[in-house]
Amino acid sequence: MNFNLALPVGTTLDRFIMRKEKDFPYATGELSQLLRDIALAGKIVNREINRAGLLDVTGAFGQQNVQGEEQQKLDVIANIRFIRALRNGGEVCAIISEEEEEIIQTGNTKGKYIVAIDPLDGSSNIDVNVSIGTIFSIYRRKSETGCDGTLEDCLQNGTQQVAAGYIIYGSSTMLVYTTGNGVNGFTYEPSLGEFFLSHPDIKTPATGTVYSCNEGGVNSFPEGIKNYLNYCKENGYSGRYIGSLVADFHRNLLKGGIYIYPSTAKAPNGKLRLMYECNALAFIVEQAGGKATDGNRRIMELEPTELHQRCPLVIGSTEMVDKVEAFMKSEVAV
Ligand code: P6P
Repeated sequence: MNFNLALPVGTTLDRFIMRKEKDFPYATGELSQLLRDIALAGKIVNREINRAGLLDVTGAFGQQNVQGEEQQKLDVIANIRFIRALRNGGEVCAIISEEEEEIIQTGNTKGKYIVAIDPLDGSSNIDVNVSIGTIFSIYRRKSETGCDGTLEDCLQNGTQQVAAGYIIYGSSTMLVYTTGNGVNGFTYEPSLGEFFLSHPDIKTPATGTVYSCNEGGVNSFPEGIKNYLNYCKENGYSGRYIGSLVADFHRNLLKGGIYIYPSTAKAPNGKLRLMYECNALAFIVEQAGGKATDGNRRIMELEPTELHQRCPLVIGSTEMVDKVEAFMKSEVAV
C-alpha cells in the first residue's frame, strides 16, 4: 500500500512536525520542540503587532541597535519574546540576534542548537501597516554540551543549517520553514491559536517577471547589476519593492521573481546580514528550487567571520539569478 507522504492541507503544525520528524537525521524530538518554541513566540509577536496601533508600541524605542539602526518598540518586544521562548524551551544553548551585539547565552548548556534570528525585519514599516517578518536559522552546536555556546558554534556557514524559516505578519500570518526536506507553509488561525498547513511542498517558479530592488542607490551599483536592471526594463518586467525583505521574498517565492540588494556606496558589503537574514532565505529558496548568491558566490557557502556581517543578496527564481550572474561576469570580463 502506498502511503501518500504529502500531508493534507489543514494539518496542524504540531502534527506535521511529529509526522515529519522521522525525515530528520537527528530525530530526537529536540528540533521539533525548538520549532514549536519559535512558532509559539511568533503567535505572541503576531498578537502584539496586530494590536500595535492600539497600544503604545509603535514608533521608535529611542535607542539604536548594533547596526546603528533606530530600534522600533516592536523590535525590542519581538527580540525579548523570541529570546525568552528559546531560553525557556531548553533546546538552544546560544542565540545571535540582530538586536544584540554579543552572543546571547541562554544558560541551557545542554542545549544542542544555535539560533540566528532577525526578530522583526522591516520594522520601520510597522507604523504604516506594511507586512513585516521574523527570519531564523537553526544550527547544531559544534562544541560539546555542558558549556556555553561558542563563537565557532555561531559562525557556521549556511550549508550547516539544520532548519530555517520565516514568519510573515501580513494580510495573514504565515510560518514558512524547511529542515532540508522541502519547504512548507502554515497559515495562522488566530481564533484557534494554531498554524495549519496551507502551502505544502512549495516550489518556486524557475523564472519570473518581477524584480525587487531599491534603485535609489543605482548610481553606485556594480555595472553588472545596473545592466541587469536595464535588461528587466527592456523586457517589460514589473518592479515590486515593499521595503520589507520577508514580504518581497515571500511574494517572489510563490509567484517567481528576484530580490536584489547589491553593494552600494552607503553599504559597500550590501545591507542585509548573512547570519540571520541571507542564509535562512537562501536555504529556503534552494529547497524550493530557487537560487541565492551575492552576485557571484552561493550565499550558503560564504564563510562568516563576524556575527553581524553583511553581504550583497541576489535571491529568487534560478533563471533570473543566473541572468544576474551572467551580467556580473560580463562586467568582470570588460
Ligand atoms: P532600503 C529592512 O530594514 C530591510 O532590512 C529589509 O527588510 C528591506 O528589504 C531592506 O532593509 C530595505 O532597505 O535601503 O531599501 O530601505
